[in-house]
Amino acid sequence: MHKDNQIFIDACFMKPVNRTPIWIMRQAGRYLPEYRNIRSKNSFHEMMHTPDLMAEVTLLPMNRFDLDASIMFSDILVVPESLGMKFELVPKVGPVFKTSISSSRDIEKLNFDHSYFKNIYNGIKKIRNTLDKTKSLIGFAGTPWTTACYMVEGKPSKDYMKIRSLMYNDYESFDLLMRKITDATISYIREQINSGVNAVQIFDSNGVYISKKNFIKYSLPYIKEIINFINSQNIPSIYYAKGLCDSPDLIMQTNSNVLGIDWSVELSKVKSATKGLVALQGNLDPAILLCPNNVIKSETEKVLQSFGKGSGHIFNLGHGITPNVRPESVEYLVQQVREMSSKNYE
Ligand code: 1CP
Repeated sequence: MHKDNQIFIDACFMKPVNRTPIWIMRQAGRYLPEYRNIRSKNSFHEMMHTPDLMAEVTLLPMNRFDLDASIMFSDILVVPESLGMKFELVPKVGPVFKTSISSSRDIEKLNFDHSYFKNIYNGIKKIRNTLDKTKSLIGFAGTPWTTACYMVEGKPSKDYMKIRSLMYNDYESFDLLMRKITDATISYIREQINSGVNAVQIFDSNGVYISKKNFIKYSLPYIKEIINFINSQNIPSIYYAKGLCDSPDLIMQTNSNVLGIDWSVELSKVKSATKGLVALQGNLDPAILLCPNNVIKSETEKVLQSFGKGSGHIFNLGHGITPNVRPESVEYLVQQVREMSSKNYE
């Protein structure tokens, strides 16, 4: 292997590697005391849109742990902001939009402003200039479905009923909303790639709120358009499929190089159902990081054994790391994956 190779990218393309690469969803977040310190002095939006701060926060976990990939510090909800819908982070609630979508007129009014992203692109350039060549930089966006859930509801919800009723009741407006999000997302990703990201992950964190049948008609076509665009740029595409991982045949239709697997399923089952045609990322239950080291070790070994031998596995949690995890537990996890995974490649 050439010394500047990125092991993460090789694993995404199922090329030979000598251990399982690892990164952690939400690794640049609130469980880190350094993050909380920066956040106490700056708003979330300042952190996302000041290139120096964005780069600093992105690199916090890379300075602490021996991770193979870095995910840019930002949020999936920047795409609604670029379409004119602004949000605020409300303590104990999460992101809340100033106004939500409640009529077809609200959807018609959405107007994409590409210049909204300019500081994010400058931040990406800074990160890529600083990050070690062997480490990958992951760009990201939400799927149109997951993003639209927040835009129609206006805030986090336990069931996202409003978007489902829009979908059944007024397909034309629903499709226009999804079209606008898809087009904005593709423009955004194109420029993330031009600015230096090495792979792009599409988060379908609200995939759990759509039925499998409706997924095919109302969500998959837009996801496929985005994934096909990423694939055309010759960098890995990753589709994180929360709530849909028990239907590998369905999520494979996204055409992504990598499927991000949630913690509800066995990797071995997904691997045999996908017949080794795609790489798999995941899927340690995030709750395990709240356990003592002996439990972290045994459960990590189970995930590695479940994938088994051969290339095409990227270790990650099955969903984002939670704010109450001790950074020492992350350090232990990273070390264990490095040590234990090499025997899968002998
Ligand atoms: O300081 C704070 O209070 C901000 C908390 C926070 C952080 C650290 C939010 C608000 N977003 C982020 C960063 C973030 N969001 C990243 C950074 C890079 C990294 O992974 O380290 C990423 C990739 C996201 C993506 C994101 N935002 C998703 C998909 C991933 C997932 O966890 O499922 C989702 C659903 C969001 C929306 C969002 N933004 C913030 C919060 C708290 C939420 C979740 C809202 C909800 O409960 O549904």
